[in-house]
Amino acid sequence: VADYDLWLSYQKISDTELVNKYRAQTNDIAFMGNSETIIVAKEELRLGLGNMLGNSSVIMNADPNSADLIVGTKDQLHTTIQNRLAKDLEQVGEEGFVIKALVQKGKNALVLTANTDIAILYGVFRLLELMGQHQSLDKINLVDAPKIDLRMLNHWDNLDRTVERGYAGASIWNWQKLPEYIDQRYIDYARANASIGINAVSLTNVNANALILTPMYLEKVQALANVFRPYGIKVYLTARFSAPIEIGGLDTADPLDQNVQQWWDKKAAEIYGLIPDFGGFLVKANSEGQPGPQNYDRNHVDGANMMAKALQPHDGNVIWRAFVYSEHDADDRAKQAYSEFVPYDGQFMDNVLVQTKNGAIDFQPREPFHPMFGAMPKTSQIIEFQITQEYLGFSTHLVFLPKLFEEVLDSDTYRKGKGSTVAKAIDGSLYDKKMTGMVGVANIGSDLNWTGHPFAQANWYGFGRLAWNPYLDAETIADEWLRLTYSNENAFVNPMKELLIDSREAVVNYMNPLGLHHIFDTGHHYGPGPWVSELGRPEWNPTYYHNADVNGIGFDRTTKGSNAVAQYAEPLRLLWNDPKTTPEKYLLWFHHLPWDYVLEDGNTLWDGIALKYQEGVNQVAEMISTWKKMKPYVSEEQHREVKMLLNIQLKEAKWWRDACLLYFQTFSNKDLPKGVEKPTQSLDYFKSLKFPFAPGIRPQWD
Ligand code: BDP
Repeated sequence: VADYDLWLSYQKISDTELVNKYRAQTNDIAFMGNSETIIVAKEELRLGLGNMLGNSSVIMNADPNSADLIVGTKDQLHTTIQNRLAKDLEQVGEEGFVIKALVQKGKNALVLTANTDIAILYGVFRLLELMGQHQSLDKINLVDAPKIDLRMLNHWDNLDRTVERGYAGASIWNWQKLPEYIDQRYIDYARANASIGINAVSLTNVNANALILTPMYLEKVQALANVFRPYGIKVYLTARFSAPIEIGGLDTADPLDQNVQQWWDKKAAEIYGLIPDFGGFLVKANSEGQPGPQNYDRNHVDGANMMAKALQPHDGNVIWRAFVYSEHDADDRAKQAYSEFVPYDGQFMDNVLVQTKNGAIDFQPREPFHPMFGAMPKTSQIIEFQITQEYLGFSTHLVFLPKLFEEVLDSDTYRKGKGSTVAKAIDGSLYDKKMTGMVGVANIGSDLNWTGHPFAQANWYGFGRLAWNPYLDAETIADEWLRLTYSNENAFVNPMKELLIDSREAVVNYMNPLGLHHIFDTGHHYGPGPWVSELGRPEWNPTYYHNADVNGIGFDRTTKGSNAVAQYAEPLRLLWNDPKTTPEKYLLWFHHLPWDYVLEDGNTLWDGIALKYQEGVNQVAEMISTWKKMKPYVSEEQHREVKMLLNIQLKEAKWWRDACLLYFQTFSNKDLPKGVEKPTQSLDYFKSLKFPFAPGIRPQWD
């Protein structure tokens, strides 16, 4: 089934000249080694070449002296080749690879080599991807290694198989049938991850259930770890801070209590007994009601280091999330994580990684980068993106997220002067880090196509590619993914690339233009709810974020307001303190401005907001007309499916536009500018819409 195969469908190449060339370059293969990883690499190569070239007679055990393609780790290569590639191999570390066209004894040969078996697998996938994109291998000289150590997916999957903020069906982990029943999906999942270099996964929700740490579940986790091992993927689990009480029978989870420390030491030893390469724990503590060290008047350092001590003898890590904002703190929510964590810089143990979301609020369609990036030079700080589209239209709207990820990674923090980008802050080039990492909250479920929207596969793919190389640009990723998934025809790739790239700005425009944020409806975060003002905690309410009144709109984070700007380095602090020098995309994030404030293009703020909403709607209409023309390049079924989804997206872009503009109009008291369509429903109608069974929800949530 095409949609199930993701970007690994290895479509048959129809250009016979190219097929002949590729065949000549890959027919006699000397594939060395026989580890589990090498066996899966060989199988993948056979599958890929078989499908793309229609070649079912590939030889894998050819004589290395006469082979067309030589695949093997450094020490398996003939010394002459070894010597020729020694410099390259020094550069690629444990996970990188070299693919090179050489002339060997007067004969052309391709060599794929690396220092480890897992890197050979990565190289095989890359080779197949290059062929899938019809690239010439004649002069290939590719030396590539990941720039980030930990390239990880976080699943927010519950043990009952519901998925928090999951929009692609049930959890793929079938806990009831594990450990005996190994679903083929687990293997295909591992293949897909390995193909883009993902090397770690956390299986369970950060809003954790302690049961996952009990023997019955650990045995199931072990079975999954065994499936993932050949693909180079380490398993992590979310650890509920109060587990010593809930499943350990202790009466406290105080991190400074010796019994608690011992309980975690033992638990770690038990897990490593089952899974020797277990990655470690991922912890959400003292955040949104989750238990943590503060319940015992201890701090995040106490909590994280206690767990780090338990994992250290086994080389395990604690990933400690910095997503905190307190119900007792009246300060701007955007400031709280920085205020709380930055003073702890230098106090965390070496095996603690502090995981920080890309922005300071919560995975909005657009946020300025989180001020913590670059601000903790002595801490291994890793970045968390959300691949599942909690605030970007679930798996119903087509939004190409690499564009969002790229914007964050390219943002300049100025922490060590100009050019101190977020990418450099997290890949260890700004400050030397013990370990670097990039995490994505998975958008994967049991849907036939894995991700709900077939185009949401691109977000999984793109996340992996950026975790491997945070300097890749979104356009390159779009190009690769379109070719591998659908077609190499330029008449398809070029317009679709444009569609993907523009899709991110479209969603910003029709949901949260000009720096507006968190104006989503209660609980589900799907449709608009700018009027919501009565939730239990102030910072759960959209009105907290937009502050619209007759005088204007926006959150004042300047020195006159919450002073969140002070958490950014100069010159950002200064620039963002003044609306005139704040990029308009962040305008209402940092400023509360009058409705008649004049924008760069001469429009008033009110007109500008209205026009942006309309532009978003127009962009979706444009996407529909592009997609119509793509009929010849995809199957009828694929075409129909995406067409239906885009039609919903258009309807809902209008819903966002109309609901938000009608509501804000009650404050601005101004007419809609020319070019903005008139709403067809009343504000009361939009307010009356309720969605009691929206997917992915956690009960009683903002
Ligand atoms: C928010 C989600 C909530 C998560 C939380 C988190 O609404 O479901 O539990 O983030 O990241 O985005 O912990």
